[in-house]
Amino acid sequence: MSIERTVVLLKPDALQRDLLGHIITRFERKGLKLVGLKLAQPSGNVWDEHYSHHVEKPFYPGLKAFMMHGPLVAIALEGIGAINEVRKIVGATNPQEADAGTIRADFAMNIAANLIHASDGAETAANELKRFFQEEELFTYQKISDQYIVAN
Ligand code: 3AN
Repeated sequence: MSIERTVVLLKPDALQRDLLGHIITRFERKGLKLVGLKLAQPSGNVWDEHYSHHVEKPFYPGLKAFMMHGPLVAIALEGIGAINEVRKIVGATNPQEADAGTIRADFAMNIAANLIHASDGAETAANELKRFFQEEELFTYQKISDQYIVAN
């Protein structure tokens, strides 16, 4: 398993409900490294691209309006197998089906306001890093906990 970078979006409902700290803590506790973090309010064309696989779905107009309701927090996380590790911590898309202990199960009640987005694969993560961050907004630095890892 290699070191990966992945994107997490704390959707406008996470900010509105004052859950940012609770959510970020879970990634910090796990040992994921924050390499990017900012408030943003992307425009409609960004969402048409980001959710291109959903644009024809009946829920898309609501999803787009929801994502544009107010600022969100864009986060880039780094770690060994980070893409999958983050998806596990986030939980299933529908909070009613998410495993207890995941962010969506613990803090959300319905699929439309499910608090958080996380990249679902290597290609998506690469695209989303470009979509939501400028190069100079992403940081590379050493953490003491990284220094004793031996590749095997
Ligand atoms: P995930 O965010 O877990 O990768 P996707 O890509 O299937 O899930 O869905 C993207 C977003 O679309 C979800 N986070 C959710 O907010 C929204 N969504 C999916 N299905 C529905 C639905 N039936 N009604 C309302 N919103 C939905």
